[in-house]
Amino acid sequence: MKWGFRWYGEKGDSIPLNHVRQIPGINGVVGTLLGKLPGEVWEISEIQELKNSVESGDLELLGIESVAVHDAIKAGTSERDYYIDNYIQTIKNLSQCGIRMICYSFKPIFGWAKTDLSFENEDGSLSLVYDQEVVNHMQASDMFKLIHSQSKGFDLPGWEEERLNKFDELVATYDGVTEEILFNNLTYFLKKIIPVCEEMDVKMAIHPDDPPYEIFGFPRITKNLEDLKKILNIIDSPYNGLTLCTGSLGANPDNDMVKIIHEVGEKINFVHFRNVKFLGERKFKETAHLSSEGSLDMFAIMKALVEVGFDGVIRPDHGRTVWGEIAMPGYGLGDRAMGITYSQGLLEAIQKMKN
Ligand SMILES: [Mn+2]
Repeated sequence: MKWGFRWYGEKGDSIPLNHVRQIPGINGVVGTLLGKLPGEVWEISEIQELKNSVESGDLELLGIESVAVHDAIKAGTSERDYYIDNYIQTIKNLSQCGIRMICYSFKPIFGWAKTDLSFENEDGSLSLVYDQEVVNHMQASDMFKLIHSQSKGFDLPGWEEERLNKFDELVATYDGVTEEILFNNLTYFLKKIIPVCEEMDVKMAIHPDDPPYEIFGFPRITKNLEDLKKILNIIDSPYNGLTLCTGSLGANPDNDMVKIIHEVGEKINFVHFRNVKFLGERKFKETAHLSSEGSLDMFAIMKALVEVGFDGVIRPDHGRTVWGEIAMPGYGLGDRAMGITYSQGLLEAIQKMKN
């Protein structure tokens, strides 16, 4: 496995690269071009600039998270072919720069949602929380206001103001789009891009829904094992793969993470490793990575990854905000650095016990 860390670039991240470099055992970062709107082509010069900046910090650019899919593609409007052509150009440009993995998602409007980005834990650390009760009393547009009011001034991925300022237009785009239609639109997209990915040696990794159930009535097609298998069946190729996000799928107690890993293991191209604690029906918080802190058995999850022979990029996902750090909610240095060290400990123990 290669150990990565999500990094938003010199301008977008509060964490300097040399601090990331000091995490023991780190191989590189998973990066992005912050400010790129869905549908825009990523130019080679821009990608190369990001790559150079990562490599100047003695780290590897392990993949991209994310290249966002334009709403015209997800909703299947008449403009989709134009945006798919742009996406294909971005894949080719990334490949030319030596990038071999793209994380993406196929969710209408909401890439992810939480109802509190700074919930204070008993020890004073801050966590992200989701509570369906709160969502039940909200309009979809209120979710934008909530996230923006709690973003601490950071640009949060998936919540770009330019896109969301046109919220009503965006909602109208998805009028009549059912789960079945959304899935058919994903099929259309994958059939166009996967042959290019095969040729260019760039692996796609679709990210599951967070939370993994329907909110505000928008269709969700990456919420459980059945959904994931259906997507993998569209095209059976190592390039049509998954991001196994344990905290996203794991937020539904019905999702058995170990079973999921065993069933789709060979198609896992990227792992987001994190823990969540169930607080009630459709209510959970993101916790420190340790099994004892949350509801997921992180040892069992790591063991399953070893059993299926996963050897791709793994990174600690959202952590708490600790030690008074000023950071993007979920993306502070302290708790993710502790999380990665813990995860590496699990891996070392599991590997050594096998021998
Ligand atoms: Mn994730």
